[in-house]
Amino acid sequence: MTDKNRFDEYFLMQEEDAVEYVKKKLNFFEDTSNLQCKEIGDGNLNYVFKIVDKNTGKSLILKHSGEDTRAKSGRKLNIDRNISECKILQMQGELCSGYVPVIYMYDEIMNCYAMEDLSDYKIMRKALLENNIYKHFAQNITTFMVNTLLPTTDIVMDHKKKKEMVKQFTNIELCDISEQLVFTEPAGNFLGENTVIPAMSKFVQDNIYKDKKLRLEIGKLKFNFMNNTQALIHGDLHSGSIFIDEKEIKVIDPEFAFFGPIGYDVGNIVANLLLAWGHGYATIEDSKEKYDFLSWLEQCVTDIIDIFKEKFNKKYKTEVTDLLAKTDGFDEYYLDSILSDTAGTAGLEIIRRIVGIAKVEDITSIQDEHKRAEVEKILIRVGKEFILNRDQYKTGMQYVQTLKKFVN
Ligand code: SR1
Ligand code: MG
Repeated sequence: MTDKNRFDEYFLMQEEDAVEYVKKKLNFFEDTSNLQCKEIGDGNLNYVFKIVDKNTGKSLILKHSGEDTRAKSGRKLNIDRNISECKILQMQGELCSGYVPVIYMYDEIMNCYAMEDLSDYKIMRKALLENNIYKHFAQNITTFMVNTLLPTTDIVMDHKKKKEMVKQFTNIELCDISEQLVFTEPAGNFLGENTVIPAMSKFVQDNIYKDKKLRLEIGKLKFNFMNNTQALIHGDLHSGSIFIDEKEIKVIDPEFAFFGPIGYDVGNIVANLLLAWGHGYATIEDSKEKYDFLSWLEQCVTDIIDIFKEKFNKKYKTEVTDLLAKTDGFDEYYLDSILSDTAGTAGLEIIRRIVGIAKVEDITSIQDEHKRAEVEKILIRVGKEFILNRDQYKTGMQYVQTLKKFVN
């Protein structure tokens, strides 16, 4: 193939190709004589190239999808998922300006898109592992969720347009991953691929895999996830999908997005803060630092639920268009179902990140196995309570009360 049409047909790009691509396809860099590229992706699915002009420091990110997962799981994925992700980021940028990266261009052939480089921010999971406190987080994440989720429901959006969007953003493969990794496998370890540390083996058998009541409730949550096309959700809103600094957040990676239950996003946020709590609980030695970090996380979980409700109710009043959804009491009925899904999802996400195949560093980086087992037991008990009693979780404080119930 000649150089001229190198990018006219999809291939999996390497660092040198990404530089070449940017030179040929983008007018972003004034001077392309000293571009440097590094592949910095640390997720499970995509390739993320950071390209810097070494003369000026100007930079961008080029995100590119391959046909296989990076972990060579054998799972084939549609390479055009990147383009859906990019369109969703653009839409979220319109609904909640400044809360997602700026998109410079996308390419439906090479299945890549170029966006703002967020290297001045930190990935929130990493920042939480350093015990950093972000007092603005509850306000910012609730703004993002309410502003991007409520407008894509059909109590706000035109019903027909929403159904078209459901078609457009049906995400068969990535939803299949979530259905297996978040719901089915954590409930029963049917494929035998889940792993836990030896000290947790019996506990997990007895408290998760043998618990048929829990399995029933996880089953109900799974089919709600699959059939409740409530809003265009992010679908993987954990602390690794958020860039953060002292003032702002930027939400990234909506590749798991689809029309699903709003509480799935809210619950993911809550769960990942509690996983960070687990890391702090097990690893921070200085008592003041430990108290400050854990208290902030507890307050943050409380605030996220309460502020989400407040902002949701406010926006509901001004934006809902459906005539029946304006009936007195419908708002409460609607929010109640979101809160139940939130608690259920928080429980699921906590449990699957401990027993499932997609674990999180918050837990795996705890070196002391005794402490790790202690914290895993606390979190699994908390997660089960959230799932089994999800209809009762109406305020933020209740989440922290449950956590405290299981800490000695
Ligand atoms: C094969 S993908 C594994 C996990 O990584 C993503 O971030 C999702 O959370 C998924 O479950
Ligand atoms: Mg991701």
